[in-house]
Amino acid sequence: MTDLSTGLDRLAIETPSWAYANSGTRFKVFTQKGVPRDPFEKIADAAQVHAFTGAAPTVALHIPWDKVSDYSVLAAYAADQGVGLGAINANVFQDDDYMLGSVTNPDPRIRRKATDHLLECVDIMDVTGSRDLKLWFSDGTNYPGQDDIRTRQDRLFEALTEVYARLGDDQRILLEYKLFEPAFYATDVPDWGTSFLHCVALGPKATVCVDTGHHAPGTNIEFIVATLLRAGRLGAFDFNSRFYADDDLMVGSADPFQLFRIMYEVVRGGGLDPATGVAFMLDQCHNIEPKIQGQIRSVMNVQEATAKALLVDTVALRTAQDSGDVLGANAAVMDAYDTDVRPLLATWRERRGLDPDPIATYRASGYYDKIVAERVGGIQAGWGA
Ligand code: PSV
Ligand code: MN
Repeated sequence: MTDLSTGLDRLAIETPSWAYANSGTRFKVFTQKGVPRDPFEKIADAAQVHAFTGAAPTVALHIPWDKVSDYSVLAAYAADQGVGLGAINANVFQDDDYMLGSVTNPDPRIRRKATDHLLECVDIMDVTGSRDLKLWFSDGTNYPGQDDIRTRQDRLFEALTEVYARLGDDQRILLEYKLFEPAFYATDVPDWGTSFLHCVALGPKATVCVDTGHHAPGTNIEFIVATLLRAGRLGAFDFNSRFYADDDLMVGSADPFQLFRIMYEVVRGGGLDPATGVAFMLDQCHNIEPKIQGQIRSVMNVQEATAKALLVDTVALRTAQDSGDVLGANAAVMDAYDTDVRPLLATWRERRGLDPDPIATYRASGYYDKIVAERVGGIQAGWGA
């Protein structure tokens, strides 16, 4: 098992460009002061999260929300700010043509349009140097009989095969699943099993993305994580918290114990080893809380869960497990979870020349006041832009 300091050094958390923009529910998008008006300003905000945590070195883009005329200029700007560009998230869910699906649509013209967008995203990855193409499909049906479930799987696989063939040697597909919403009867990629089957059929450059908010209540997500890691197919996380459905709240806020259990399986399965290639991404919306601070808090929450996972006494645990000592084994796990790791993380930060309290330092930095004063006029970026 990895030791605490090495494990924390290896934990790189990617923040999503859309977390810095305005967001809301289907009832209301609330605007906040100082919100970015373009992808450059989103990257500037993401760079703040990295500056204060030292653990968020890349930012994910969503296309077309982050469309620019020259991605090499955006990549150079990000490098100037001290961050890199990460996964490219495709978007085939916000066009009228996709009402009955994108790559699974019965209409071949619409399927072609959707697949062309995915290929365009790979073109962008070539320029940004991104490794990962993250695919989430809102495709599905609302009513039994609406379309043929099996044929839709065939259409999906046909599109994925074309995109897979376009990938460079070091590029990957991350296939994300989601139980429901916006499709309410049958989503075309509803669970890790469906994603896994497509990935295996595609080849080694296709892996599963586990968005923690995309499961039925009570799902044992850490079991899925352990299984995918064991099969070499855990590509990435979209971290967030949910109380009810796909709430996109701050990771570790609803159920920190679940996050710890997930990170324990990550550590146990070698998921912090860079060779394993697991990307730790946030996929969150900060509808009512300040956004940069929300991202900093989230990065810290993942670090705390990871530190606890790294503290599990694996020798004591294995000894208890092997001798059938149920309570001893459980105690080994709970002792780690019950440890207050905040002082350990403060020390880790100080060793890296960071302030031990990222939130307080960010608040004192004046960055928020600066963007509120500077970002006036123009159109704020929002969910869907
Ligand atoms: C879908 O709910 C999702 O989790 C996908 O990752 C999208 O790209 C993202 O949310 C958009 O917010
Ligand atoms: Mn997601």
